[in-house]
Amino acid sequence: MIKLYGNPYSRANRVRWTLEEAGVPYQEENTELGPEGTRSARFLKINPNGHIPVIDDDGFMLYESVPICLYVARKHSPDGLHVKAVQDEARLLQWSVWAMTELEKHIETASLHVTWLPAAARSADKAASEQAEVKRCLGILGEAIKADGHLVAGRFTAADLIVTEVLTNLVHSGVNLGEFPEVNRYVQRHLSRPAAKKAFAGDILKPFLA
Ligand SMILES: N[C@@H](CCC(=O)N[C@@H](CS)C(=O)NCC(=O)O)C(=O)O
Repeated sequence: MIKLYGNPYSRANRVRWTLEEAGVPYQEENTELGPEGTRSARFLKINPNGHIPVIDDDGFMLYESVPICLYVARKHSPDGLHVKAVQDEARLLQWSVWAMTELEKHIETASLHVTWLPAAARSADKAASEQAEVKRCLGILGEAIKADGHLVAGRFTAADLIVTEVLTNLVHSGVNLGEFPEVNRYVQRHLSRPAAKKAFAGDILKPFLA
């Protein structure tokens, strides 16, 4: 059985959701952030970067959330979450990498300056410029899903899952998804899936499903 090192308020959510969608049995070891968890001597042997998520698939250890999702999708849901055609696979990678290097980067920095940093360390200018970047990304995403509501192969794939999971963090960034109705519907539709309801803590889903 796959072992997932994670916790419900971390990037492990995208992995847990992938496992639920693929119907793969797994066991999660709740791993807190910090010296007792991700930075403990025991965990640093599991992932020297000191980060969750990590999976242990019968001795095959893998860290980095997006490669983990794509590995699980390819292995357990090759015609569902994953895709067959080479160009579809390239698109799947494109959106998965975009989610991390464009969208998530700006959501994370905006959230630091809106929510997570101590008030004295926040910069209103930085928050505003990062929020503008997030909105630019949401505009790109809105255009991409306009045709059929999906990013790749005309159906729900790991690309939609990863992008949607990244967007659950928007609530801390001060960007209102209501300004992007197409993207809002996209997120609501995907977070309403039965596997998403099993994968996420209720307070994460609540702002999107209310
Ligand atoms: N690029 C990594 C980032 C992982 C990451 O930053 N994880 C955070 C939780 S979401 C973490 O483990 N932080 C704990 C620490 O840095 O000690 C991934 O996507 O898996």
